[in-house]
Amino acid sequence: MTRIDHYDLRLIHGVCHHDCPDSCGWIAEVDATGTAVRLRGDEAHPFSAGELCPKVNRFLDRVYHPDRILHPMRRIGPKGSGQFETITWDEALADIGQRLNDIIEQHGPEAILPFSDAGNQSMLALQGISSRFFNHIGASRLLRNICGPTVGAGMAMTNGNGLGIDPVDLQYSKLIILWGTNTRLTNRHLWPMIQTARTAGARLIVIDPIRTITADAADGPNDAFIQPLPGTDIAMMLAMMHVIIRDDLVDREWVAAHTLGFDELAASVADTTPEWAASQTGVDADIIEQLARDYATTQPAVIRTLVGAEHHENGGMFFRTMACLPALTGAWRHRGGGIARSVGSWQGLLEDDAALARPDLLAGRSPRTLNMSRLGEILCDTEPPVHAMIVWNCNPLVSVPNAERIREGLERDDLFCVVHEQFMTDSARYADIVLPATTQLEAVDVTLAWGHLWLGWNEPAIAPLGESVSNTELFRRISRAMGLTEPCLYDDDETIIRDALPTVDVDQLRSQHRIRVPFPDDGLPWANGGFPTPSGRVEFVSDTLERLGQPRLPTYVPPTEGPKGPLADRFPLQLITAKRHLRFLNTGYSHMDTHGGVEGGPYVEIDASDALTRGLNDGDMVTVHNDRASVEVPVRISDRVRPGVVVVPWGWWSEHHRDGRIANSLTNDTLTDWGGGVAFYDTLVEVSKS
Ligand SMILES: Nc1nc2c(c(=O)[nH]1)N[C@H]1C(S)=C(S)[C@@H](COP(=O)(O)OP(=O)(O)OC[C@H]3O[C@@H](n4cnc5c(=O)[nH]c(N)nc54)[C@H](O)[C@@H]3O)O[C@H]1N2
Ligand SMILES: Nc1nc2c(c(=O)[nH]1)N[C@H]1C(S)=C(S)[C@@H](COP(=O)(O)OP(=O)(O)OC[C@H]3O[C@@H](n4cnc5c(=O)[nH]c(N)nc54)[C@H](O)[C@@H]3O)O[C@H]1N2
Ligand code: SF4
Ligand SMILES: [Mo]
Repeated sequence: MTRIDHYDLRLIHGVCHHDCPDSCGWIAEVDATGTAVRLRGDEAHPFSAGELCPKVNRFLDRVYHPDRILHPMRRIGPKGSGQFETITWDEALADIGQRLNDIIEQHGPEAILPFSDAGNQSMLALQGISSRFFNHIGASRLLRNICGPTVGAGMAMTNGNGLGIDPVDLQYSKLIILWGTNTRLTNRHLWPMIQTARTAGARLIVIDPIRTITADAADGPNDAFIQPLPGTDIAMMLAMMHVIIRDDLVDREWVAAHTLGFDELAASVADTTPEWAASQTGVDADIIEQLARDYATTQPAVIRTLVGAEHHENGGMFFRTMACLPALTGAWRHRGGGIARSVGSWQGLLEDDAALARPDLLAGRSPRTLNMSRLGEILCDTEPPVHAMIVWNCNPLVSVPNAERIREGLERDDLFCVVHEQFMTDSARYADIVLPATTQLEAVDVTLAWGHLWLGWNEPAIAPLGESVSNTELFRRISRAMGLTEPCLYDDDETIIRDALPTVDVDQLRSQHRIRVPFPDDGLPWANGGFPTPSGRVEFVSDTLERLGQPRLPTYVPPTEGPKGPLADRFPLQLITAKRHLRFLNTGYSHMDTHGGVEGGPYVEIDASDALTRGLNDGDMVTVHNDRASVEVPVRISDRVRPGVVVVPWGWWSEHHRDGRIANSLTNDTLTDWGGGVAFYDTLVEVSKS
């Protein structure tokens, strides 16, 4: 055994890079050989307070995993086969430079598609050199709206933007509604603040179509778990407004001072009674009635929401309607009241996007924009076709809906695909060239958070393993290989950071490991109005929406691929492919024994009554199927889902499914009403014995 003398260890402060609201602070302990021997939570971090979650508390196993991709590779078997040979960086770059230049010459730059998401959500990793690179060459633009922007776009139709309160202020709330968010799984470091409020007497209400581990915690005498059918919450919100207005629980003074269209709203919700909402949501009318009264008569009352509920055809309207509630009751007046959602937009105020992405490099061109959620269509049907795709920071085959269509596109012989990855993911198997990516321990970055107000500095703890490179270095190398001469494509990391954060003292950020982003001292962003809508008020009626072809008032439109839609006869079950595993972060850990191995594999969860009518017993192999695909999994009979609803956990890869198809093989890629999101939770299926 090697003796580790802890006095020889260097302690390096960093930040978790995952697409997770918590952005925890960590400390890496590095020995004299430059090896990280321990990674632990930073106790001084104001939000995460020293704890790392079960996804990341074994992160060094991931960094030093024997399956890490450490060298460039070239495909030698059919696409998807996973057969590759190791090549040098020079060989890889010569090939990439030649192919990309040829494609630009033959088909024009829009034949090149950048494809990335927030696999590492730090600033440089997200768009350090990449944005300016793709602007400079004039490639197609990617609309990255699969996670979150619909929430903001929905709220913006009511409030003018998506800014809410500091989630930490939930500790001051007296009524906390966790609406479509699974806090204990997806945002665990917020839970202590909720518990502080509960200890001081706050009540907890969880609204979710699935009985999650968060719903389990709504167990106090005054708490509640409300379980609507998926995609129907807007009806419940309209009924709440009906009750609040009917019983005159409105904060009339605040409404008169800061809102637009109250009378029209009141008239439009006159018929949206709790009984009507019960018929849409499957929640008893008296429960909705009680919810409305409790919400309007308790202050401070906060609605905490994140991302899950946006993945419906009516996703924008969900958040537009939700934003009307605190305006009616004056909840924004009170610290700990209002809506708490992603605070990424507060952090974003520090970032100079133009300095980072350099849109001036487009030089008057306006390349087409393609929505990432329609990748199958982009690769199979879009004209003029995409001939090259550069993928980094994501695993699209597993994470984008309608996956079999994507697989078909990735199999195209005339598509040149480069994937920059840490592991041989399902997506990487389809690449022509795979390039090795560093982890957060190996590259400098600044990590903006969306779950709290601390902007963190990530100091690299160890040198890049093997021949891996960071996302910025990747695009410097590709630029050089293509012979590009634009100087800013070669800026070093520190220059980019300083240019992109003009108001931040970068040296202080680095030496103190983090800084707090500006936020109103009193914790009250909207107490006195000042909404950036066209009218300057909370818009119960919205002309902007009407111009977009949407209803001007909050309105419930049931999803087309829902229980009242045309497919429901053939596919009567609503499928939610949710995040279910404590040890997974999206698609990133299912392949590791210490994570996927412990979670045990994919399954379908179904209510006992639905199992009975289909003759299914617990553990039977079944096919979950619809017109898009069928997926074979074992069945779990569960009291966590309602009759008519089934769950297949998301994040597992092809290799974990007997038939090689995955949760997203089944899912709907219809876009949301507005905001550019995608309705993968509006998916209908049938379940049959295999
Ligand atoms: N352990 C773990 N943590 C994670 C992640 C992970 O994979 N694993 N992923 C991270 C990422 S990328 C994100 S975006 C966040 C997401 O964080 P959340 O938004 O909290 O999580 P989701 O699971 O996307 O959705 C939350 C809940 O919305 C519910 N939901 C779905 N449809 C409806 C509906 O119509 N109405 C209502 N009321 N609820 C609905 C789902 O059942 C689910 O329980 O989590 C992050 N944290
Ligand atoms: N059915 C269904 N589909 C979903 C969801 C769902 O709940 N259900 N959730 C949606 C949501 S909320 C999201 S955010 C998306 C997430 O979709 P993705 O972003 O595709 O998912 P991740 O697993 O986070 O992908 C991260 C990948 O990036 C790699 N990576 C990490 N760091 C770096 C780096 O520094 N450089 C490079 N080059 N690579 C890196 C990791 O190894 C990993 O393979 O999926 C969406 N899709
Ligand atoms: S994944 Fe989220 S909870 Fe886990 S360490 Fe990273 S930021 Fe913290
Ligand atoms: Mo996400």
